[in-house]
Amino acid sequence: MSYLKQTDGAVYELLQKELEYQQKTLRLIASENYASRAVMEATGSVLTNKYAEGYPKKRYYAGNQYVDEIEILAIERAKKLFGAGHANVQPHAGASANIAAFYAFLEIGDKFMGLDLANGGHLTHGSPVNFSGKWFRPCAYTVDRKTEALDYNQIRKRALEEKPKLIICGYTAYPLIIDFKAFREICDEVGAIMMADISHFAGLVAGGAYPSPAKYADIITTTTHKTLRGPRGAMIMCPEANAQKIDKAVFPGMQGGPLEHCIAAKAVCFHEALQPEFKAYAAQIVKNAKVLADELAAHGLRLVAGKTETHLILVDLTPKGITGKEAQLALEEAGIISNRNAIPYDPRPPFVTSGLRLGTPALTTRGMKEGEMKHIGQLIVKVIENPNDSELKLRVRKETEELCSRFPIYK
Ligand code: DSN
Repeated sequence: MSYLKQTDGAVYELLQKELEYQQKTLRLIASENYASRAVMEATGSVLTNKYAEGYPKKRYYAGNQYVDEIEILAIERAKKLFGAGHANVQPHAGASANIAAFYAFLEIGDKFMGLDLANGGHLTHGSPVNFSGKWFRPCAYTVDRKTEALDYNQIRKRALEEKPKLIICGYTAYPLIIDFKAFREICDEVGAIMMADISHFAGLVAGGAYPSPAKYADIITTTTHKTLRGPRGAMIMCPEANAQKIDKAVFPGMQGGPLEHCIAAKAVCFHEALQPEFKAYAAQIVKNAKVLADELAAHGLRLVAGKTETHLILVDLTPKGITGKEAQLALEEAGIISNRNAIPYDPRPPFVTSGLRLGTPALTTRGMKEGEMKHIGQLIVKVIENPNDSELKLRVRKETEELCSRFPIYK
């Protein structure tokens, strides 16, 4: 970043500090990852200079021959990676992708079903403070109170009662594998459109560590920067029959000029995810999460749904007498970066919460394996059990820094 250093020392210095901070801390935010240098180079490329409203070969501006080639490459790679009939790689973010999907298939005021936010759903799946809850009529389903797992009979019953036009599956804080076939059957029975938001576990699907919804869903939305390890951004996939609806909804429906520098980086990310090493990476994410979950449970932490089958763990802190907010802060002070999260039927408000969400995609990218996960699990427990012990947090911070120094984020 020699040019940036010369031109804008203030931004340069802050970016250096952020790099050092990312290097020295343990990232356990389930939705974060470290993009490769290649992905970052494409993101920072000359394509930031270009307007390209429209789609390849049908643009509203001139001078897009290379832009077209790049977008086509991204589309073809996405289709190959996920076995999709069609891919639109233009959505700027996960929320924009979900807005576009709604725009394509719903009218304002239509009823749809998504998992309740406090049960692991996303803001855009019907939260009352979000467009999805304000402009449409959400009827949420929940996880089973006892097992904290999806109960497909209950979901079916609710769908038959409510008759939603669209049903969303795919969540931000659900540690178990989703039965996409069961959702397809429910959707067929009630005549609903099936939308899978695979943002969190797209990388696991791409790497074969999680079942694919591709042969069941009418629409698949995903971000590209979580387990998929690409640039910040999103895409929508669907069977060929829905291609036109989706494309029209993204542009001109919801967006203007696509971010072609991000699309180039998405193409790089899909290329990386098509390599055999990515399969090993996806499998290791899940292995790591399981070991971390077992270690936490062995030290008396209660896991929501009792276990993990994915990249994320949801911990109920209630038995330890600490809130999610307190745990997040204490861990941050110890160099362990996580996020507080509601647990199903959480009595505490979303800004406080009773839970903590932990994920392994970023640590796995650093090359950490089962041994490190056990060690990290022990560090987390120490801090959660002694959130006000400053000396202990300092000691843990030193240990996390030492551990991090053995696994550089960028070599
Ligand atoms: N913010 C993302 C997450 O952390 O799950 C979802 O949008």
